Order: sequence, then C-alpha cells, then structure tokens
Amino acid sequence: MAQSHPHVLFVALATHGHFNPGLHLANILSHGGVYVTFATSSSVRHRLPKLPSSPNLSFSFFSDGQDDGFKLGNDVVPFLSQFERQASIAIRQTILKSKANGKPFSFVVYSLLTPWMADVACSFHLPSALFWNQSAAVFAIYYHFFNGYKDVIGNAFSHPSIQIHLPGLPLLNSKQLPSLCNPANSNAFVLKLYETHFHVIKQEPHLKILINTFDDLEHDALRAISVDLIPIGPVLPSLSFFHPTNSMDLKPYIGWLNSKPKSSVVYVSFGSIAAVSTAQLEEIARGLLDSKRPFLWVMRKTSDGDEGDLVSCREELAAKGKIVTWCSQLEVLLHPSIGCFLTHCGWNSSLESVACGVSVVAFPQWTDQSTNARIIEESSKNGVRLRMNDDGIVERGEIKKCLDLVMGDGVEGESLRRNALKWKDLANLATTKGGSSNVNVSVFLDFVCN
Ligand code: BUP
Repeated sequence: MAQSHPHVLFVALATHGHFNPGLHLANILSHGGVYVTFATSSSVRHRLPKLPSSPNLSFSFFSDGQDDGFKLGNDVVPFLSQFERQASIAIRQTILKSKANGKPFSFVVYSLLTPWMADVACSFHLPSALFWNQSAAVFAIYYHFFNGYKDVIGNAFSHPSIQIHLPGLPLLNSKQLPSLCNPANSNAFVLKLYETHFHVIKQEPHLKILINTFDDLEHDALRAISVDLIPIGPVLPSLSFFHPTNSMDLKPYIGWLNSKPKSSVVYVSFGSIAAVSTAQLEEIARGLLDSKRPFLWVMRKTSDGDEGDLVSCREELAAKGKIVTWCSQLEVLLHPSIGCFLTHCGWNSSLESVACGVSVVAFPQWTDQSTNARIIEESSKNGVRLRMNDDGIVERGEIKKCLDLVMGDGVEGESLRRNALKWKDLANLATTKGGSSNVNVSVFLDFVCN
C-alpha cells in the first residue's frame, strides 16, 4: 500500500565529492513525489551547489566541529571520525524529532563513507539504501578486495609490472586500482569504512544500492559481481539550469571565458581534497604556459597555504590564464570556450566531463581516481592519461604533449572529442524520461513509496 507521506532522510558526508551528488540525488527524489530531508554538517551550508528549487526538499544541519569554516588537511581521519561521532548522535535526534513533529521518516538513503548509518536506520526500524557515489568498477574492485582477493590485489602493488585478473573485470595493474588497496600506504581508517559497507551488503543481500553511473558507460562493471547495483547517473540537475547563458550573475571567470574562442581554454582542477606537491605544481604551470593555450585553473587554499604562492611563475600565469580558488564547475564545463579538462579524475569531475561532452587529460592522485582514469582512457576513450617519470612527477613536456594531443587537429584528438560528444548524448539519454537511469530512479521511488 502506498504511504501517504513518504519521507526520506538523506545523509551525506560533508565533502564536495559526497554532498554534491547526494544533494543532486535528494533533489531528484524530492521532485519525484517524496519529501526529503538532507542531513549533513552545518559547514556545508555555505558550500551548497546551486540547485533548482524544490518545495519537498529541506535541510537538517548539525555541527561536526567545522562550523567556523571547513578545513580538511591531508589527514582525513580526524575529520571522518569526528563526523561519524557527531552525525550519528545528531541524526538520531533528527529522527526522533521528525516523529514528534508528525512527519516521521519512512526511508533512509546514506552515501559512501557513512556505513554506520545502516545501524542507525536499523535501530529505528527504517529501511535504507546505499548511494554509492563512485564508479561501478571501483565497487567491483572493493567487493573482490573484501571477498578473498586482498592478496592478489596487494601483489599487484608489490609488482607494478604485472596485471591481475579479478572476476568480471578487465586485466588491471597497480596504477588502475584504488590506492587504498595498496598495503604499503593504505589508510586503515578509511579502508575500514569501505569494509563496513561490504559487511552490511553481505548481511543485507536485498539492500538497494544506487550507483552514480549509467548502464552504457559501465555495462560490464555493473555486471562484474553478483551484487545488484542500480545505476541512476549521472546524478546531476538539469544541465540547462547551469548553462552559463542562463546565469543571473556574471561571475568574473565566466566573463573571462566569454572573451575566449570556442574550445580554446584548458580547465584545470584537482578537486576539493587532493593537493599536489610544489614540484608538481611548478611542472603543471610550466606545461600550461608551454602549451600556449588560455587556461582557467582552480588553485585552492590548502592547509599548506595558497598553492598559487608556491609557483615561481605566478605573474606569467596570471597574464596568460585565469586563476580562481573556486568556480561553479558545471557552469565552466558547459561553457563553449572550454576545450579540455585537466582533472584529478574525482568521480564527480569524471562524470561531469562526460555529461558536458568535454574531453579529458587525466591526472589521478589517489583513492578511486586511478580506476576512473582507466575508464576515461581505455573504456569511454574520451581522454588520455598523463605518465609520471621515475620520481613520480608528471613533467611539463608530458603535460604539453597531452594537451596538444587532446586539443590539437590530429586524428587522435578528433577521435577523443568525438567520443566525448557521444558520451554526452548517451548520458543525456540515460537521464531523460524513459532512459535507463531515469527508469531506475522511478522504480526506486515506487519502492520507497510502497
Ligand atoms: Br575544486 C571544485 N568547483 O572549484 P570530485 C569542485 N567543484 O563545483 P573531490 C566545483 O566539487 P573525491 C570547484 O563540480 C564536483 O561536483 C565539482 O568532486 C565540484 O572530487 C565536486 O570530482 C568535486 O569527486 O572528491 O572533491 O576531490 O576525493 O571523492 O574524488
């Protein structure tokens, strides 16, 4: 029987890679006839992406100790453990309050790295679903890792020249596996969170697992293991909402992009967490200058200081390109002057480049990004991956070479750009009415409402 007022509690971690897609999904669900309360840290309040408004979406913010401004250093453990501690208390209170207010929750959706939410939901007898905001390939690799293949995967890291076979997946080498699986430098705390997710999945074989990908993009990876994954991506708001020509306020960097020829600009961003070394930053700067193309570069302030101060050629960079500390990435990727995305391959950035039809120069840093770079280079073939030297640095010559390849007139560049546009169409098809992801969202909504 359909519930009169289905009310979903959506919980997401307070980092952009998690709350951005989480909020987009919460918004999509709220447009599908359910009330959604999006619960996350109050530090997110000022960092929320622009969204089409929805009367059925509300927020519940709680303190995670970062209220004076979000600071995430290279060590994510204090942040994650504090988030878990404070969130699990606050969310229990939110659930109790919703009962007292006569708008009780009927369903919980929680995203990656909040596996403790399964217990919280269970203790209130609420059904729950996991929103896996990484790729299906990464899901399948972790699945194998926690189900008998830890040594095989570890061996790949000890012998970088070998390729390993994991059931249902293509041959993979250590540069294509999530870095957390490397026994030499794995972050035990974060790995434990992943392990808990897979423990929950084993305990609850009927757990709905929504995944931010789409069938055409990861057809084989979605079927690599015997867990039922529900592809609903790319989870993004309608892109017309983000189109620069629809923007009410003209941001200075959009004004700058407006002054550049079509497909001429390199957009550079390493996401909201990863920080590159000073030596690497210098090579990127020199590679960009040598390529003689205009660029828009997101240089974030990090716990180590302003990345821009670390580059010797800062003035030259400012003369040739535009440097910002943050931008509205979807608006930028949709801008006609963007010709290529030099990216760290966070899964959101990878999917956003697909959805916007922008070809990629892939520069993965850690966690799932190496696997994402493999998808870009070998599966969707909408980009190339930079190669490191023996000291682990990508040199300026390599950066210039790859930018020239992706943006140049050669056959390879043309093919990458054609593929990028093909994927844009396929992503759009998947999410429009009747498309594979759109149908999956509708089926999930029926499940939540009944
Ligand atoms: Br930087 C930046 N503007 O300037 P990923 C990022 N974003 O809108 P991450 C902006 O943050 P993980 C900026 O569009 C994407 O939705 C971007 O997520 C947005 O990388 C999100 O790409 C970044 O997944 O997370 O944040 O480094 O470590 O999970 O890869």
